[in-house]
Amino acid sequence: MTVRERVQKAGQEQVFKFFDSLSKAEQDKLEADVGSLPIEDLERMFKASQTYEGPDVAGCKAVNADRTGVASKDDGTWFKKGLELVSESKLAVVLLAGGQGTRLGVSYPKGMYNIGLPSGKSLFQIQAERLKRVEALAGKGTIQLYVMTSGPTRAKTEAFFKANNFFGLKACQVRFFNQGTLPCFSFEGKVLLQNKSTVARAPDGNGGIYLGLKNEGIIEDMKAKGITSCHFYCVDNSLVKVADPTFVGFCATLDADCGNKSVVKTIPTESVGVVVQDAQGVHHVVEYSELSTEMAEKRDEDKQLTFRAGNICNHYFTVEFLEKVCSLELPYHVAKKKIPTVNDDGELIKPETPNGIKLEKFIFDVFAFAKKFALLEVDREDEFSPLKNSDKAPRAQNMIQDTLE
Ligand code: UD2
Repeated sequence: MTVRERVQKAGQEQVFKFFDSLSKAEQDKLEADVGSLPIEDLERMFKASQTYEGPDVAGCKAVNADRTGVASKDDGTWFKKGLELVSESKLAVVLLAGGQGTRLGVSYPKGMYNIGLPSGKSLFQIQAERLKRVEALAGKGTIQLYVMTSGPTRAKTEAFFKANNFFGLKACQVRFFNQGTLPCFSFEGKVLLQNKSTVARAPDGNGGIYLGLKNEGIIEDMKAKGITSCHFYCVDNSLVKVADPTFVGFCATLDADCGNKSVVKTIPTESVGVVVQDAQGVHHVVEYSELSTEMAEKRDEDKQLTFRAGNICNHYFTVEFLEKVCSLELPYHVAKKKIPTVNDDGELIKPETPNGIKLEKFIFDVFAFAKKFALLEVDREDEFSPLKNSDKAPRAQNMIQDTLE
């Protein structure tokens, strides 16, 4: 069957609406673009996103510090265990840097952002230096850094690291890899066009990391290097403890295959997911965008929020666990967005209100597959200060304009 026939059968023939008005080169490009979509699966994916309800919160319990670990209670055992992993080169760091920084209002990857320190350092520099510091504390061993980028952030991120000599890390210590994309849909489930000859696509959410790890050979690379555990974190937390020995040591000591850091959530509307345990004892994160007001506002007798284990996008996984989950199909979460597309006359439009949906996978949706889940509560003041929105967007540090533009 040709691509056009497959698309017709799948009820997505609108993607070829302008086909006859295109040049031969554009027609070939569009056919290849559409052909790379999971055509026969589109309807199922869209429907799955519409019917996804999240974890069964009815029987959910809160998971708070009393039943988990608290970083400040470490008597040095966890920290020592973490450094031991580093000294044996068994720990890798995986940096999530595929987000586009739209909310921050910058046109370059968030990690290049100068957070206003006197030193003028970017987030990437601060984080690379923290990684080196942990290596120095361990005395020996290398921490491999894997940086996940997306189509829109890859070239600039890689160029920035290179132009800054990898911030003191060895070039062979840093590897970039891409997450995938998913097509954007209209509210009726039709794939949208970005222009007459290109499908509208968006990065597949930070849960796209698992397919990225698999498809780009990262898991194989980790295994070849003898890496057994990974610390994953999100780029926009300016206080992140990269390769945190206490956290990885805590998870390793408990023999957990999956671990999460949390801070105590004190305001019901804070934009962090919360860790819960369902009636079967399985752990999940309910994302802030999907948390009901009732759950968000529920309080214990002592007035603390009941669901207060705030997710800060800071995770631990064993490589064995990653290998197990990287082939699973994770749920698709729906984000209603203003998606640039073409109107019936083929003219480009930039909608002022949401006109379609992007499907997003969430990194924490693999928690449900953990054999042993560990949760470590840390102090917000020490470890969590995310950069999400900004009134002004200063220039990225050492931005290498000529190579990037
Ligand atoms: C994330 C968490 C939320 C809370 C909050 C804390 C998820 C799904 N939600 O929400 O529970 O912990 O952070 O700040 O993790 N990213 C990619 N590719 C993508 C999208 C995002 O790599 O397609 C990265 C992004 O670069 C960032 C991280 O994932 O490092 C978090 O993404 P976000 O800022 O969009 O997530 P947010 O703040 O809505």
